[in-house]
Amino acid sequence: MAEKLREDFAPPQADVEAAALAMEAFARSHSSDGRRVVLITSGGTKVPLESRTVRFLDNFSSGRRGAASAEYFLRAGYAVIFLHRHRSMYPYSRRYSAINWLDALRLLPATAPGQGEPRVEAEQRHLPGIVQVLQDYHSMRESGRLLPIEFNTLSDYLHLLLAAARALNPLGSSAMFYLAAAVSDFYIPASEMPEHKIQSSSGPLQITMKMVPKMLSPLVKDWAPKAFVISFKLETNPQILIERAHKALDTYRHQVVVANILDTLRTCVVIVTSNDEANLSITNEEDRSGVEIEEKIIEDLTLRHKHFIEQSDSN
Ligand code: PAZ
Repeated sequence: MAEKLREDFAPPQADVEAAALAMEAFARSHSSDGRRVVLITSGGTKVPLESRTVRFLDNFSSGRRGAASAEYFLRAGYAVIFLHRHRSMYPYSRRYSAINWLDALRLLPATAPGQGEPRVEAEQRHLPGIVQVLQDYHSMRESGRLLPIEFNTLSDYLHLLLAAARALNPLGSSAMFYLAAAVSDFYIPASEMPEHKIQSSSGPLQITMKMVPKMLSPLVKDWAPKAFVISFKLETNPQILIERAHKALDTYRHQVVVANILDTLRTCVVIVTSNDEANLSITNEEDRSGVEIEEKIIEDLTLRHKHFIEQSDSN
């Protein structure tokens, strides 16, 4: 697979070697402290249409699922590798991604005229829940249990996922893969990509894209065969959702698919395994009081992971 990635995709923009070393050291240190480690993938991928890229194919994913999930995994005691799209939502700060910071900050005069710089103060009414969020953020920083790794292009993502799988493989069943990123199914091989900006004067654009190799298959079979692996399935048609989730489980033989529908992805998901389907949802009341579906997803999955580890140990 590493060779196929090298041949078919433009070289990654990310520093994959440095990220691989950081992930290995992080996994080793937390595992030796007896901690479970989860790799979360989060956000969409950008697929270039030209090698000097002006245009690209993207998708809607904001990274909110991954960022919120990271917080709940940290709260559950996991060490988290957060493999996320550059500028997509980030744990803790995600709550303020839509605010205009200039409205939230106030300029205060220096303590005495001519002494020092003016000071800047945040207005809490623009930052709901900021005290708790700051406390959680700082305690997470001190604990050293979050390792953020960024990707930008599809090529970055694929190379970094392979590196992450290699880093987590030695942890066996105590490693979890939580693959919530919305990864493109299509790409243009590097050898077929035009170098320069596609000219509109050449008329309507027709492109043929190849299928992106399914990383789940080698991940489950070869790269981290003992790990607990969760993939996500997004559909727009509810009629086919559960059938597609079971098809993925049959094909890749991993442990769980979290199935969701575009219109309701913030309030309901189905946790699908080869022998059960559990519906998780948020009531209107819970929604109003700020309960998030990710809290329920992580509560469910950490319990399943615990059983999985116990079973693996007894075999
Ligand atoms: O990133 P987000 O919070 O906006 O959306 C989350 C999601 C829909 C991308 C995720 O829940 C998901 O289903 N990811 C897998 C998509 C797929 O490839 O089917």
